[in-house]
Amino acid sequence: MSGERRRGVVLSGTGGVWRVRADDGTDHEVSLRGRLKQGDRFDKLAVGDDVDIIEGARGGGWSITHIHPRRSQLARRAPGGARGERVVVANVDQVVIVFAIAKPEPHVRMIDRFLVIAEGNELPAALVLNKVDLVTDAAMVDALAVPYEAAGYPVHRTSVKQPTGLDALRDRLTNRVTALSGPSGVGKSSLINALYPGLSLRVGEISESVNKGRHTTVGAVLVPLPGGGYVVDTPGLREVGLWGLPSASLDHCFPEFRPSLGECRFQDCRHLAEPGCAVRDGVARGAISAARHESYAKLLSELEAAERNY
Ligand SMILES: Nc1nc2c(ncn2[C@@H]2O[C@H](COP(=O)(O)OP(=O)(O)OP(=O)(O)O)[C@@H](O)[C@H]2O)c(=O)[nH]1
Ligand SMILES: [Mg+2]
Ligand SMILES: [Zn+2]
Repeated sequence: MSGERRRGVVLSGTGGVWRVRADDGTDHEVSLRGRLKQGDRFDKLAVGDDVDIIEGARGGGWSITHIHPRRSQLARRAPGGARGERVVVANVDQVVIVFAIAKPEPHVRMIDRFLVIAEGNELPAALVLNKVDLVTDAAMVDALAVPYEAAGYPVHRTSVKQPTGLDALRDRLTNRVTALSGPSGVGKSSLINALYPGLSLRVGEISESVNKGRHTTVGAVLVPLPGGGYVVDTPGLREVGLWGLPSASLDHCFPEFRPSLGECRFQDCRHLAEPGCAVRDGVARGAISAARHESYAKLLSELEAAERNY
C-alpha cells in the first residue's frame, strides 16, 4: 500500500530531484514517477508546477504522480523560431522589475528589455523604482516613471532607507507568484528583507549556493513568502532573455503602441522610417515616449540581426 498523497508546488529542481512545498506547508524531496518520465512530460516539469505527490510504500521516498495544467509560464524559446522551448518557471502571475533611481543609474533600455521579456511571455509586469531617498527632487523620479505609467505599468516608488512604498509593494507580492528581477545593486534583497523581516534571504544567491553543492545546472528557485505567495529569484528572468521572440511581434510588446498598430499605411510597417506610420505619429504628438520608441528600434535591430543568423 502506498502512503499519503498531497498537492504542492515545485520550489526547485536539480537533475532528477525536485523540492516540493505541499499544501500543508511541509517540504519534500521528490522524484518523478517512472511513468511520468516517459516521453516529453519529463522535460516539461518545471519549477512553479502544481503537482500531486505520493509517499512511497514502506518508507520509500515521495514522488510526483501528476502535473496540473499551467496557467502561465516564463519560457526560453529556441532561437530563430525553431521548434521547442524550455520552461524556466511555470505559473508565474507577474513580473516585477526593480531599478534604482540612482546608485546604480537606471538604464531605460534595460528596463524596456525586461518589460519586453514579460510581454513576450504574456505576463503582467510592474516596475519598482527603489532608492528614492537618494534624490531630493520628486520630479526626477516622475520623469522616469511617467512613460511607464502612461504605457499602463504600475510603478512603485520605494525606499528601504526612508522607508517608502513598502506596504504597497508587499500587497503586490502577496498571494502571487512573482518573478522579481533587476540589475545587481538596485536593492532587491534589501527590499525583500525589509518587506519580510526574518525571512533573511538573499534573492539571487540561492541558485548559486545550490549549484556549488551539487555541480548541476539549476534554473529558477521559488521562495515562499510569509503571508502567502512566492518570489522567483532573478536568474529566472535573465535566463529567459529575448531568445526567439519574432521581430514582427516586438511592436505588440510595447502596450502603448497597440492602439496604433493596424493604423500604419503599410501593413508590415516596422515603425522606423516608413511614411504614414501611426506609431511615429504618436511619438511626434507626445502620446508615445520617444525614449520607449528608441528602445523599440534598438531591440528590433537586435532581433532582426539574430533572425538573419539562423
Ligand atoms: N539609499 C538606499 N540604499 C539602498 C536602498 N535599498 C538598498 N540599498 C543599498 O543598495 C546596496 C545593494 O542592495 P542589495 O539589496 O544587495 O541589492 P540587490 O539588488 O539585491 O543586488 P544583487 O543581489 O547583487 O542583485 C546595499 O548597499 C543596500 O544597502 C534604498 O532604498 N536606499
Ligand atoms: Mg541581492
Ligand atoms: Zn508604423
